Amino acid sequence: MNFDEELKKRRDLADAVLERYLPAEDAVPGKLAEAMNYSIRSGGKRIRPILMMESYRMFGGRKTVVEPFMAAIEMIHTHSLVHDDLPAVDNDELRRGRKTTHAVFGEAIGILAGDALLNYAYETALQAFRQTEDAQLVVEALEILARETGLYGMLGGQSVDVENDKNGTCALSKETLDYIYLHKTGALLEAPLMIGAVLAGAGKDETESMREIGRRIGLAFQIQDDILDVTSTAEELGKPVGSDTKNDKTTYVTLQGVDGAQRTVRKLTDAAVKLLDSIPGEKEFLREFLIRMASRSN
Ligand code: GRG
Repeated sequence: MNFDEELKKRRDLADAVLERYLPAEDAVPGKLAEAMNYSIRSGGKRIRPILMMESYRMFGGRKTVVEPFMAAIEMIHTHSLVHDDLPAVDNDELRRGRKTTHAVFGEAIGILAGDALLNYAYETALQAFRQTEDAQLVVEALEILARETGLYGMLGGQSVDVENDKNGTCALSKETLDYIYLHKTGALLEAPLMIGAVLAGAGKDETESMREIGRRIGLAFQIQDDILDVTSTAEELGKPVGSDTKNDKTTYVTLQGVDGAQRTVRKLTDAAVKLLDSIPGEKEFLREFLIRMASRSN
């Protein structure tokens, strides 16, 4: 397998699927649609739709029902980035190598574009009902999408992060840090692996294994984010670096040092891959993708 070629094929597919579900800009409210599309089209790695498609295929899925969900998860992810960059949150002007949404469209449209992407994600995912005779699988996938991205998932994790930020000087415990990472980042990597499995008709145990893989890889992914914040450059990352140090944040690098944090990333990735290896199905690309996700340089 030529991994880079295979990755490009999958990224192109994710982009093509997204394009099909983006809102039209030529009707009122065109400005809002433009801001939503600007945020989505700014060239993210498309990790979440790729994970979903790979999990779907691994469990034998061959239909289009997964596509509305692939678009929906990238919309939710993009909503989180748009809101994360706002002046009231991280106040960043650079994302994915381009000006952030609020920097281009103003703060009010930036807030609305984030809200609208979140809402549009569900409008999009609901279209899956038209592409299947097995409505129950779509209901289960919607439940996962809503739960993993909401109060008990991504948003809950982000809220604990924000709350602790405001506390300022006091270092976080590893337990609190893990809660934050497993929810604000990990939940959005668990969700696509689980949704792909569910839509392909995988059993409960297999879906739970996919959750566990997402959990391990999600934690590794966020720890790598901590590492890159101190070892990378804004050019390479496409977003500012050094912000954790500037904001005096507790991270895996402050708890374990760069070497220790790298060792933890490797340990978590190995555990995720080991679990993947124990599940039957075609997964050559997914296996390599998980390994490279955790050791990513941007
Ligand atoms: C309004 C306070 C407030 C926050 C809303 C929910 C939310 C914003 C943020 C969730 C937390 C968050 C943004 C976590 C970041 C996770 C992370 C490492 C994202 C980067 O993902 P990549 O590398 O990005 O896949 P690309 O750009 O490639 O898609």
